Amino acid sequence: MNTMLLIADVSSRLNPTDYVGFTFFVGGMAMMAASAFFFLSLSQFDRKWRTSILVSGLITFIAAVHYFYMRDYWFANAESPTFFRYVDWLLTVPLMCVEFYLILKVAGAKPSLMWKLIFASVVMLVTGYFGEAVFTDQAALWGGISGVAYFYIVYEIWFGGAKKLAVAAGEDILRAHKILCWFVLVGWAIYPLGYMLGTDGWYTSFLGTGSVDVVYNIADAINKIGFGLVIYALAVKKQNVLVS
Ligand SMILES: *C/C=C(C)/C=C/C=C(C)/C=C/C1=C(C)CCCC1(C)C
Repeated sequence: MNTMLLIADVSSRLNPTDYVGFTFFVGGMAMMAASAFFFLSLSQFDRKWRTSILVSGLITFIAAVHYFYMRDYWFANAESPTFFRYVDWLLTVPLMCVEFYLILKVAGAKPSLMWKLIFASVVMLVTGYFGEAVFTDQAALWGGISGVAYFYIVYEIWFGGAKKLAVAAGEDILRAHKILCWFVLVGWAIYPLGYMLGTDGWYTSFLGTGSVDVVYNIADAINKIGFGLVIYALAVKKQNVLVS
């Protein structure tokens, strides 16, 4: 009965031109390598910075595990592993919000800032999942709601309470905060682009369709590993480890 599925399975497994599968494979390796890097560097840092570096490593490690599942799912079914994708994001994006809070703590950041960002990120992701997997004929509507939550996060870190704390936290932290802000404004904006390539809406007539997975995989590598490296660089700078 499942002959077609079997053929799809075998051919996608052996097909050297399966570039989508390739990005799942390389993505998983990159996340794993980044995790090893962050975890093994932990002992260089004192307690104040260790939590931030640990969270960087957790973000890439959680992603690595999901990439192994997503890669297998892709090879077996030749379709987007949307469920695993959103579970991964639901765990890692809130952790990125935690990173903002952790570096701003020296300037007196309150947990309420962290919870605001986490709440907005959960709204952004749950509504995105609705549009991509549940109510697919209303993808544009749910994507739009998700976009509002996204812009709330952008506003909060660029101009809101987080920005004020970053200014008060001193030059090094302000600089790192700004780079992270650019990640959220530019790096995270890749995701709605992938969403629009993978769903039907008013945008389809001029954007066309494309491989949502390739776009998401590239965005993940930039945002998860790059984001962690900014934190790492800040911790090194603040602590002057590696100079000996
Ligand atoms: C490591 C994973 C990260 C940083 C994922 C970020 C995901 C987003 C910023 C997704 C945003 C979306 C919109 C703004 C609208 C369309 C639906 C989403 C969920 C793709």
